[in-house]
Amino acid sequence: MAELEGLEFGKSDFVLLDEVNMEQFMENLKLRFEKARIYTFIGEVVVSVNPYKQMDIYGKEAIDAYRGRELYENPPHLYAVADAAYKAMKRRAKDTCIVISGESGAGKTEASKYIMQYIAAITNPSQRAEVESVKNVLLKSNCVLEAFGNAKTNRNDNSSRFGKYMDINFNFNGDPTGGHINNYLLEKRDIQEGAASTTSNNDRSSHRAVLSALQVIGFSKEEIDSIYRILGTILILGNLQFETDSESVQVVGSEAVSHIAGLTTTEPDNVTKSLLYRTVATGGGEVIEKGHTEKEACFGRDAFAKALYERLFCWIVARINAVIEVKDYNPVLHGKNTVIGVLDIYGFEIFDNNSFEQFCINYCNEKLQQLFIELILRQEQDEYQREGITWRHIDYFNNQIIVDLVEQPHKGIISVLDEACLTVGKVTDTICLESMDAKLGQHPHYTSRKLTPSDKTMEFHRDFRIRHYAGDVTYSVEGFLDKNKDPLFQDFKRLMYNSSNPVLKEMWPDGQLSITEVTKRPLTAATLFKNSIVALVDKLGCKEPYYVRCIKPNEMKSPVLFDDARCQHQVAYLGLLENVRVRRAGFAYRQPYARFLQRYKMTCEYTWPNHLMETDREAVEAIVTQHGFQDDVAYGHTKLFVRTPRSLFTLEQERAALIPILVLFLQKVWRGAL
Ligand code: AD9
Ligand code: MG
Repeated sequence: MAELEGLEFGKSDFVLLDEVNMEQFMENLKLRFEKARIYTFIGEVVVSVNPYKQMDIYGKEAIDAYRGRELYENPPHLYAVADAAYKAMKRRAKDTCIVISGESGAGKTEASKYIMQYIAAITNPSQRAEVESVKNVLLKSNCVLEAFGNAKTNRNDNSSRFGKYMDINFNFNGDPTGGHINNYLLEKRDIQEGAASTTSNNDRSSHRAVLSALQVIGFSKEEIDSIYRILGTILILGNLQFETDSESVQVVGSEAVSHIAGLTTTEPDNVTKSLLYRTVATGGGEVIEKGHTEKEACFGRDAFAKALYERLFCWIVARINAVIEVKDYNPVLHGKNTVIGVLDIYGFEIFDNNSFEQFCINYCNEKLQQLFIELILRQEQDEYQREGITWRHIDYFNNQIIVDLVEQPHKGIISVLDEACLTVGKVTDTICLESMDAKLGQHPHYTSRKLTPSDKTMEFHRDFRIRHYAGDVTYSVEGFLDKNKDPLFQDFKRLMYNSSNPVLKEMWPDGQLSITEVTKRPLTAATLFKNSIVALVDKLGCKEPYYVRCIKPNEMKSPVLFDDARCQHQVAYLGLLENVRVRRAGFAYRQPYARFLQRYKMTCEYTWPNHLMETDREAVEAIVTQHGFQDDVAYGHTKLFVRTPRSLFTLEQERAALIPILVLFLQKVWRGAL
């Protein structure tokens, strides 16, 4: 249990609420936010509310206070969870993971950085150079990944547009030896909603920081130069226009093309050709060049720019991974290699216009929610079994039905989408929606309604709605098929593969394939994403999980505003009340006998200053019986389980009252007065 703070700060653990209901939960959450207590426990889960201001709770002093301590010995903090995960990893050689969830702007990325800083601060006390260097690269990688993977949206000035899962490897000493980053679906929208494009002094210093981080990680001069060249190419592609004269399509002006050729070290003629033509294989196996229409040329140009960025991003991640990968590890020599994984992935998103990206992101959140419920319940169940205590079943909303709606083979939305993408002939988004309606119309979590555009010039389009565990989201189906196919003409790939810049060439190995070798049925974006999320969930599922649940207090980025309705909505969809119920329905507290004794032995005449019983368990029984809550506990093999928090309250209060008397007594002893 968290050290009792004064009640004016609210309850530091939601399991201590007098009753578990939304009203009490919200009252406590709000009170704590107003008193600058941004963290609250639910057992081992930390609930965090974004303070939107710098807090003086992350320095060295705080780190020292949490290092090696038990969860309940200090006020709730990210450090407490980080330390718990670290201890489990070090003491019990368990692979652990810290899953950070919450909606956009709720504080996930900041939390992940504080957790990594904490782990870096408490490890490698002997300052071994090779470990320091690994830590340095791990920390610096955040800066680089944010520079390339984050963007300003109207919900968050520094919004992660990719999911990140980072494994940190540890040796038997508990020091980091390396790591691995997995990135998930980088968003490639044409425009970020509400993005601003102002330059500030901050940008200048941030740019310097990124450059220095790249150098520290070990990117060579040529590699950094290539990164700038690719970024330059993308910017120029953004300005490149086409025109149609006498029925053929041309690039407007010649500067852009020569600029791109210069930056990518390719031939200007080949650049022009890739922009205006595509190579196709006819049914008879003949290879011909087909000219684009202006619309196709624009589409090709945009797809090329997006693919350049995506490949650059994935290449940067792979490059960092090559540096931090654990090398020469010998389990016989070095002991078990354990891992702490940190997951900072996009939260549930509802925008005014929700598209393919939101569909993927929200599906990912359904999967993680399912894992959360399963693991929290499973973990409890395992512990009771281990300790020989009977488990009572808890009812909770199982969102498997929504997961199935999206991912079920042959039936789910992804499968219908893929089918439409593979169908030869003209399948539009609307036709695809119709087959979704036909297949899924009866599903309780799926509805579809026609939109009548107020503007008659607008193309007629339709949408569908999913009843997610976190709320209803209406997705506009427009663009779904293109985004799912994610097509890029082979000509661009070949152009890049033929660049004389080796870094660029390395990013486009598939450019060496001729058009007849290109697989006709590549996996779609949704299926690739699904596969990566299934792999992620498998990876998390075999680790001991720790959770940070982030809440965004308001939409104004204000440090003083607690928007009751917005917060309540998040508490509901994060399943926090169920979480408290699960925790309380079983046993709110469990403590190893020795620890319990150490803390409360002063409250019982039979155990103070030392007990004379055979086992610690008997001594604990004496304390429990003396305080009269023997009906509220169960005795496990190694731990005492306490059902309601009230019993511990009594003990805590008595302990708090006894401490000053004890201190006085000891002072007198020292002075020789007794
Ligand atoms: V998104 O899903 O990537 O769009 P996140 O990652 O949940 O989102 P982020 O961590 O980027 O949100 O936090 C948003 C902003 O809130 C930060 O840029 C900070 O200005 C602010 N923030 C978040 N957490 C803290 C904190 N512990 N202390 C101070 C914070 N400010
Ligand atoms: Mg983020």
